[in-house]
Amino acid sequence: MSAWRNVVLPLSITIVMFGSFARAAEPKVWHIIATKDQTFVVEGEKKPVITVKAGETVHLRITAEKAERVATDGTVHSFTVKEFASEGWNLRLKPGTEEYTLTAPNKPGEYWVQCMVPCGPGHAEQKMKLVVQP
Ligand SMILES: [Cu+2]
Repeated sequence: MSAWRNVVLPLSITIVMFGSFARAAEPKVWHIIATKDQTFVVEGEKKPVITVKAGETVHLRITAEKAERVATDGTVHSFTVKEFASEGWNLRLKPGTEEYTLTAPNKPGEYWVQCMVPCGPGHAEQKMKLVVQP
């Protein structure tokens, strides 16, 4: 009985402590703005770049501002990484703010995030970078 107590009790305390620690560590959320001027802005960053680790869970909060043109389905911009479009990295953005949870690509490198929805005169230059670290 005492052996049980010596093992199970400390183990339970460890699990409870770890649980509260895990809750306290809020996941990082990247706040990105697809602007009416056809640019991408990453809040808190000087340059429009997000840096993630290969395979990690990525939380995005994207605000899309209405530009000059709107697609027939109401989309005003997209957030697209062509190489990983089939893995969820192709978000069609409606005006307003939405949260998305994606999985970072497994292939380290630097990739362009592009808007694939014709949104106005600056559309072709509406790009930002996704950096995937090993
Ligand atoms: Cu666009």
